[in-house]
Amino acid sequence: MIPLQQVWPDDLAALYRAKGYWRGETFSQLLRNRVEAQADAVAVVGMDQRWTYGELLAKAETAAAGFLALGLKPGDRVVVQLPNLPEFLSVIFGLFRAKLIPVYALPAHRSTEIVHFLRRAEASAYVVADRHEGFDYRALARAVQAEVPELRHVVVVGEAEEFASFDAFRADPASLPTEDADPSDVAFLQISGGSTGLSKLIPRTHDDYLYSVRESAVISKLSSSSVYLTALPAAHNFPMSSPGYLGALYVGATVVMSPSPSPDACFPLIEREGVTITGLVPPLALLWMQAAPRKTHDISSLEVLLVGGAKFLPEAARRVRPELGCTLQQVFGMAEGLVNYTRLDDPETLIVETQGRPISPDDEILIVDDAGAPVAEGEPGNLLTRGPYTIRAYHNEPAANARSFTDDGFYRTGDVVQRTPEGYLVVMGRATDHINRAGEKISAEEVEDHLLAHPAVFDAAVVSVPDDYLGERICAFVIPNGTAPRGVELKAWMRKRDIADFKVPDQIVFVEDFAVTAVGKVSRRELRAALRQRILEEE
Ligand code: J2J
Repeated sequence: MIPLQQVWPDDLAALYRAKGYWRGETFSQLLRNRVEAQADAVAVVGMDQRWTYGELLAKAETAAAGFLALGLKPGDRVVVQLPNLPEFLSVIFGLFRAKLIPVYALPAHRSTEIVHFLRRAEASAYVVADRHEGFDYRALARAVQAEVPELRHVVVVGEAEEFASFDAFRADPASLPTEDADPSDVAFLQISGGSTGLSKLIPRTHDDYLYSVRESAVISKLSSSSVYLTALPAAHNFPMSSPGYLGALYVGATVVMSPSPSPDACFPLIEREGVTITGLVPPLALLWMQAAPRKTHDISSLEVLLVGGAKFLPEAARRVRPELGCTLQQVFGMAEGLVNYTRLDDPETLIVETQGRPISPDDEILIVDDAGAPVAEGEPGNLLTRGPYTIRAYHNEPAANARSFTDDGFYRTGDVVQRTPEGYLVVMGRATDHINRAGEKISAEEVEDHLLAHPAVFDAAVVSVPDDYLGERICAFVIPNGTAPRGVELKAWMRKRDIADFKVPDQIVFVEDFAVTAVGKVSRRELRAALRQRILEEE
């Protein structure tokens, strides 16, 4: 197995420790500390479950012992694909306790993506729920297991059928090793948005991630009386850590898991549980504002709404306070590290018009032109960053690492930003060819590769198009090979390729050629830019 690591230069690691950013804490310790302080406080609430901190720890320990009893060994990687159930937390804290490494997949992922994650992570186990939103994950597990024989264990939360049943884990936690993980070790693998090709794996350490979680909790003013609603899929970095359910657990607050982010699912939970804070992507924030006037539930307990994952336009941002009655906190973050927040007591103009400023005084921000030279203060440029919780490398991706990081360790975010005189960042656009569809990042190249596999497709170029609701939608330009198939057929065919549904193009435009007349060879990027321009002009 290729070892997991995340290495900072010695001098910076020493600085981050000396400044108290890296405190030598682990995820297991986080939960133990909370239990020592407040075992009987409510930690997690589901549709019909309610667990105290003491119960969450007990369940995590049973889970840890159960995973090890299957034959898994510390350091083994486990792909976790669960909806927002309380068990999401007992599974991951169980894995942390057993020093197993979760790899976070989204419920929307299908066999193409899961097989990729399993192989890249060299995972030996896969945890799924039985069913969610009408989809049977056991069938997916069967398909995946047929393709990846190295996958030795499938564990199911719910009706397990022929697989190992999580609910029936009975091993004695007394058998668990007492030694905790090394805080500088990789704790889990997060999934990148994937600007080129397939998603990459992001190794995050206990030390670096817990720093961002702890500070985020401070910045969002979480306390033990806060109630955090997990509305977005729990595997996403945003609801996990900005400040997310981990930030909430860190300070002893209550976490409510909603199976769906829709107002219909969330508003009743907000009323029932007195939710004080949650996080949404912009299209959902719009949906919530639309639903608010005719709401049948009292959502007045909500104090803070975080919005991020994609640009929240000022016109929409301005409506949050009057229409939802809470403070907006914009968040511009990335699973690779850097997270920016507007502060709760910032002037309304900063809250509405910017995407915030970094968590840490030691987050280094460079804004450079395409040649790598710093732009004049206040001008837009490419955002590069490094710091105490930003990765230095993806897992086992030499080519991508060479592209994505500078020689002195700055991560090239791919985002184009501008800095205000107050030091706040405004996201202006991006330099990479991915589509940010309602906060899900989709690689144009990956979608093109799928389209090119169709016998009637001669060539395909995939671009993002502005969309009132989604922020951006996926538009595919396709040159047919002979008779063009119908758009709906091509979409249906894409769905059958077992990929996440959010990657299927929203719009397909058949063209005879790409009509790019520039002399010489045109790069894919230039081609996509020209086609995007064409569709913008037509609209
Ligand atoms: C514009 N673009 C944004 C914003 C992210 C908190 C919040 C979000 C993420 C996330 C996260 C944006 N305005 N407010 O991990 O902890 C785009 C940028 C960025 C990319 C990262 C968190 N907030 N983005 O979205 O890894 O392009 O993380 O580089 O999914 O989303 O995507 P992701």
